[in-house]
Amino acid sequence: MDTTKHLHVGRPNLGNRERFLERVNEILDRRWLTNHGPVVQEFESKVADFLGVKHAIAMCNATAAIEIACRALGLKGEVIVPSYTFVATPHALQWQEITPVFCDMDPVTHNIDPTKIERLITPRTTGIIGVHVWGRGCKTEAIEEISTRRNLKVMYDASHGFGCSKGGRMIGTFGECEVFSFHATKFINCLEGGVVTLNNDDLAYRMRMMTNFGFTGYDQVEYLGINGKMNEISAAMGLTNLEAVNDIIAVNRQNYEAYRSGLTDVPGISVIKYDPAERNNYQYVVIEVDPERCRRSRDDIVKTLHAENIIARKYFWPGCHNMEPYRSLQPNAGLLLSETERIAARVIVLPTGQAVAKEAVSRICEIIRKAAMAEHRTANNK
Ligand code: T4K
Repeated sequence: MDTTKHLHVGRPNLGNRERFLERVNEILDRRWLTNHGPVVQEFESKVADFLGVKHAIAMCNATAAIEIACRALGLKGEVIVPSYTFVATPHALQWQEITPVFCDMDPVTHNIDPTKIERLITPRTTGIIGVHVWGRGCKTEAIEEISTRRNLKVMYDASHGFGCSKGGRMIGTFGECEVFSFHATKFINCLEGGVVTLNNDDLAYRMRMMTNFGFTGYDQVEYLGINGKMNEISAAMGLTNLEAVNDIIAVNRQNYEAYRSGLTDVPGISVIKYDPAERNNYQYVVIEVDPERCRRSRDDIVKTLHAENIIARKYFWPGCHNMEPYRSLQPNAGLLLSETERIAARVIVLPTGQAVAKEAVSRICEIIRKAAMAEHRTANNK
């Protein structure tokens, strides 16, 4: 696929190119490329300041960061997670032989439904991982009320939530810790990267050691560790993009509003909403196709978009419980995941970000409008 001809979901947002290259030159001149160098340290302190947390620990990606955070928290046995998430969330658990127990979603917020958590708790349950899907905060109060009462650890996969708030409080400040992704496709990117944020000094110390093989000094290892470190070039990218945070939000918001007005009166198509009372990064433009009201199916609309070189995505279809190894290990999980299955079959994520101009948004809306309003052609009525 010649990617330059396509409008993709996930095209990276980029800060000032000259500033990035300048930073790269400084890194090369310094000959300090990784292992908690000065640029990583600066990136960590800028992220911590931005969110108002004590510790921000930079790592190589969010998947490794979730694994390290789970280890540091002592999670084992079973951990409750939503099925409606990127497969990295349950994989980070399963990779450590912790069973992800899938919880259904709230169809309005697309996040884990706290009213369905308690029935999944068993004597083996040690924790809950909420995911702030699309950057819309989980019902943190309800989750934390359950976890306190049932003595469970709570952490959040905040991969989508950088720059967003819940109840006026920044995402990144909830639970025992939160994990952000700074992958190329994310609101702010480090090429590849992840950051764990938290306020607990002991836990932060443990995570730092675990990220660097468990070293506590030259020749001294105190923990089982792994190589989860972020490198200097990734941090340079992160710092540069962080400087553009307001510009990126402005572009994302403009595109989001343009999609909303471009799709307002298309029957059976709705654009998910962001609460204007919160801080939002508007990184995801997500539509739902209602099969009762729309003349064409979600999959038909996606096919039409792809045929026009618009690479829209069906995140997070078909739900993690329908992917391996979970489909084989937990063949009945779907019985308790009716909302997840219903919503995952309706969602389309549309291209946005700096690489998508306003005119492109109008064109995409027109294609969706025409596709959604056209009669479905069958073999008999061609
Ligand atoms: N938790 C959640 C809730 C997540 O959403 C993610 C990541 C994670 C955990 C794990 O975080 P990391 O360990 O990755 O830090 C993509 C991303 O690779 C993945 O990071 C992201 N979620 C997920 C939602 O999207 P795929 O499998 O869809 O990747 P792919 O290769 O199809 O690329 C996505 C789109 O982005 C394509 O349309 C092409 C475009 N793209 C991608 C790259 C890398 C570009 O235009 N330029 C690029 O450089 O997972």
